[in-house]
Amino acid sequence: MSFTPSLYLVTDTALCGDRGVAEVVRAAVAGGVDAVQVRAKHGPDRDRLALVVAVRDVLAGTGVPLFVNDAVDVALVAGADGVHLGQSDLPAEQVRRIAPGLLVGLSVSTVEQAQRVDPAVVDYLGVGPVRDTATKPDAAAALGAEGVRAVVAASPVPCVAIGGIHPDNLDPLRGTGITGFCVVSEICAADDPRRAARALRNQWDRA
Ligand code: TZP
Ligand code: MG
Repeated sequence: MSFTPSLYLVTDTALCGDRGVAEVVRAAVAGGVDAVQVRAKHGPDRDRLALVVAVRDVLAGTGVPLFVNDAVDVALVAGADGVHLGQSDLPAEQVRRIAPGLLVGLSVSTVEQAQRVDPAVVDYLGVGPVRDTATKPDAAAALGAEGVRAVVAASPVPCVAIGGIHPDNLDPLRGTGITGFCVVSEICAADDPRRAARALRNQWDRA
């Protein structure tokens, strides 16, 4: 089954603030998010596991798949649906070998990286950054919509765009071939994450 989300939330614990990641996820799903990735780069593995389990419990019964950034072990222990890998994380082939039941996502920022993808071991690509973003200051150079289009054209698997995406700059991404897109700050830093998700969904779903 292919993974083709429209609105994919990637969490940032600091931006979610006192509300907590799980409550932001609950609101965002009510607003139309249809995939979630827990991205927790810092702190002990046990804290990351507890966070993933809390989000898993919020997503139970919703049909919204849960991904874990980087940590295959945490994804397996928590019973997540997938893992999202970067270019310097464990190779996708090895992850598929040790965790054949997990969906595997991979971040790419160039045509060459997309061309190297083996569709037998990677289920989707996160393509970005589309634009410069304070959420990931060390990200590769911004691709723009035309850069995204070129990467998607080179990909053998479905692609989502990421990086600096907000309702007012979504339209140029239409027609690039992406199935949908990821956001961090637009939802995690919103006063009303449900409304922020709804606004993104409405903008994207507009034919
Ligand atoms: N990978 C590329 S850009 C990015 C990640 C995780 C951050 C995107 O965050 P935002 O706030 O949606 O720009
Ligand atoms: Mg990573």
